[in-house]
Amino acid sequence: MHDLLQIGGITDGMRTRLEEHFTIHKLSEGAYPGAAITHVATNGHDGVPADVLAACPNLKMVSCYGVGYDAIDTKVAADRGIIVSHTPNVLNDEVASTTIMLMLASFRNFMADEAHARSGTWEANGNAPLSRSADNRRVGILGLGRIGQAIADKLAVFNAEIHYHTRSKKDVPYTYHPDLTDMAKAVEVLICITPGGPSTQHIVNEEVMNALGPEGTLINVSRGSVVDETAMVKALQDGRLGNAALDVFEAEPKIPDALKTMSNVILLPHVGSATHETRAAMGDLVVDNLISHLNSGKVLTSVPETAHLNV
Ligand code: NAP
Ligand code: 8YV
Repeated sequence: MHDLLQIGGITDGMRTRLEEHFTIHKLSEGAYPGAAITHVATNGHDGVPADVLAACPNLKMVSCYGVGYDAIDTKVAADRGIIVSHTPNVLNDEVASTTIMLMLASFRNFMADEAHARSGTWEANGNAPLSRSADNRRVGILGLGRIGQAIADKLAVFNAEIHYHTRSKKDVPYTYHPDLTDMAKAVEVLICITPGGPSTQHIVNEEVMNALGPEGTLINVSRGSVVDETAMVKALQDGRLGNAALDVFEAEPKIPDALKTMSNVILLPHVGSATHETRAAMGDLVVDNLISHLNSGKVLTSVPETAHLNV
């Protein structure tokens, strides 16, 4: 048996499989045998705190439940020869569906319409106001990777005109914008689906939101850090930005109070991948990576920063 440190929650299915190979120690229970820990199971939110990394000198591998791993210091991991795995691809369609639902709900005013029906306002005061069509929109995707492409694929049904901004141009039939502000000017909807971390910190700033404009809709399913939340609240309050539909926030699970009272905003509690089916697939991949490492010293889906160790 090997010693695994569990950070955050795991499903019963994951636990059953892991217990065949590991003695599981939970960080939430306090003391753990740092020197014995060879493997960590964590998630994209909790990552691996620096003090935990320091307390586990014999750590060999970290398995992250989530494709985003900005909460894990991969530089320290790589320097120490620790392989980090994550869960790419198995959640692409789910997160893309969440994104499409946010766009549809925002354009079609579904939250207000549902309240109108449920509250009896329809019966008392008559029809709900008209909404905006979600069809035939110019949509800018910030981050055209695995999930960004899945979003573009699903948007085809809505006859969207796709624009994108990434650091490098892709071989795709969409309009590339080397400058994010230029893309924001050109589109009606801006969808954020880049990784978090320093390279994207507040990349959606006041200038970008002003360019998107009073009729523009900002959708964030990436990381809260990608959008300057204070500037976004102000832009929405001033009417310089039209609408926002958000699954992620800068200080989760805290959401700025100002956003909670705005009728032009939709708020979700980071549920982009949160279905039984997709979370089961993510959990399987977390465990598969750990077992693969035990059997071969290699994982199935290393993050790029530790891929050179995965040989
Ligand atoms: P991916 O395949 O690695 O794609 C990332 C894309 O972002 C690439 O097109 C990349 O292109 C672009 N990019 C990276 N850094 C950039 C920068 N500084 N400026 C502009 N573009 C940049 O990742 P993925 O699997 O699609 O996942 C994307 C992210 O979605 C995850 O990291 C995670 O944070 C988030 N996510 C959220 C949820 C949720 O529940 N809300 C669920 C899953 C994932 P270039 O390298 O050419 O720039
Ligand atoms: C998860 C995510 O909710 O995969 C990601 O990057 O943000 C989500 O799928 C998260 O990682 C769970 O901790």
